[in-house]
Amino acid sequence: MIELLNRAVSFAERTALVSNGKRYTYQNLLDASQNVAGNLLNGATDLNEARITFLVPPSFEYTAVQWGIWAAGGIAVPLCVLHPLPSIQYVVEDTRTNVVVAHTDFIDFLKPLEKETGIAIIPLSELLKKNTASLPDISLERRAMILYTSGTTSKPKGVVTTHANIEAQIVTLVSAWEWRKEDAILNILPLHHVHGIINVMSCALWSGASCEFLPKFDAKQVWDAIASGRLTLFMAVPTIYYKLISFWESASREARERLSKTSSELRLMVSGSAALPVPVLEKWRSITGLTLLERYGMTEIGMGLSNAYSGERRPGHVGLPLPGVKMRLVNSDNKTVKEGEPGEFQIQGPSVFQEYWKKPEATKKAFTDDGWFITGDIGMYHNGMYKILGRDSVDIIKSGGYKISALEIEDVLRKYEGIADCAVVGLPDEEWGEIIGACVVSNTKTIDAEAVKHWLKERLPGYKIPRKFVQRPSLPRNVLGKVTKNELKKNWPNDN
Ligand code: MLC
Ligand code: AMP
Repeated sequence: MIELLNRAVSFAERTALVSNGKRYTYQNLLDASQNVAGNLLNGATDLNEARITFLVPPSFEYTAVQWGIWAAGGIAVPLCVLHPLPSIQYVVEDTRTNVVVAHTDFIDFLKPLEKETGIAIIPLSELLKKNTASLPDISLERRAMILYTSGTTSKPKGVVTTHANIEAQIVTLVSAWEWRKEDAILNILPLHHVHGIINVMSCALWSGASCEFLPKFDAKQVWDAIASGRLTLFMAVPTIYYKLISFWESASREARERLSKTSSELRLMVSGSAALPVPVLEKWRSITGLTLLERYGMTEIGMGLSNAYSGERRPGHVGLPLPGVKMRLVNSDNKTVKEGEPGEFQIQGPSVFQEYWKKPEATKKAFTDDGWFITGDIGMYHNGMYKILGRDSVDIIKSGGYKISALEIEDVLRKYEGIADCAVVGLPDEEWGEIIGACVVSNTKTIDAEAVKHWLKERLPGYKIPRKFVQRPSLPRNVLGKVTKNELKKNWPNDN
């Protein structure tokens, strides 16, 4: 039996999840995932790594489907509830799945996909019907999950992790941050990325703790949950802390005092997925009395570096390798750099993913000949701690904690009538980390930014839509004809 599920047996009567105002025990979760597994198997003995995509909002049912897929021997592929149909279709086709498990709210939305691709939509309710079929034994080396992440190619790549990888990603955090069964956490993050899936939900369930879902981030509801005193932990991206600070600042004096007092009682608050600006850390400390623990991670590796749970949390730094993680910083000749010199992070360890789905060339390129994963992140080791300095590619944007490929947006924008050429960049922004800017060139007309945004909404998820537009007669290029994006960023008009 998969260890996460095996451990759940010993927590049977404890609360595992709080979802849509209802409490569910570990036994409820085990029972529901047994039903999902049995119904997915539908008479077969093992799904044998069939990819099962599922479009289910963060909820008890989401977790039951994920566990059910695992228990039946399938690969879980969570789809994003915020994605428009073309983004869903891309994942469905790339994984070569023939089923999508859909929550009732999404069945009509998916109908055109069923028509076009012949894929079967399985209503969630069908999978939850009682089924006591016996389930296969799943070895740790088998593939368990595919998460889609953007990179330096236009289209997102499927990051494949095995059960062993997932277990390692969980265990290292449970140990470093001292998760315990008395813990209670609120999940406000999307469940198609590691931050929500592993750091929040799976660590809680591994530990016998409880995880409460808020289907979508809402500053007031998060503060209410914190003020209720029922949480011990909270984890989020820097943009969320920024938004929580804005909410606190706009509250009355009495409300501010109450929120500050109750938040100081949490045992740990963590920030990650993007650089935590030092002013945000400091403001949060002044509001709550807590120093945010900043850590560094990536879809391909789970978490790699972390500030200390007990010990120093240095602002602007990401700490040291987590248990089981080997990290090095190298120069362009792949030689380890000295303390104080910038280098690229490379990582080894049991949490590192197995492969990019059906992309052997990309997988090969992602590792050095001696087996280190090349992260693309630049950092430095100084005075006993690591610091992130940036990325090696200007084409990767981090906005609101989401990783976004500039090339993917450019490819879509070029299909807009009247746009002859374009360049997409990440512009520094206090709230979002980076905000997406698009520079467009048209030989025929003035491009209406609002009309472009509206058109993009049907083709890209909201967080990939540029917020700033400029139109130029041509794009700045170097002698080799490559667009000089750093120059474009530097010269971006201040009033835009
Ligand atoms: C939304 N808006 C943006 C935006 N996203 N504006 C600029 N840039 C963006 N990226 C705008 C919308 O258009 C809208 O404006 C308003 O903000 C509210 O939109 P929303 O969709 O309701 O946003 P909100 O729910 O507030 O989303 C913010 C967020 C979300 C921070 C909660 O972005 C989020 O969940 N981020 C987390 C992503 C994540 O989990 N990353 C982890 C990846 S794993 P208007 O004008 O239309 O109202 C990873 C590894 C690791 O990175 O280390 O963890
Ligand atoms: P993703 O591909 O969505 O998993 O995003 C991973 C990327 O997020 C990493 O490669 C980093 O660039 C970035 N990231 C994660 N945590 C941090 C952090 N604490 N500081 C700076 N960047 C981070």
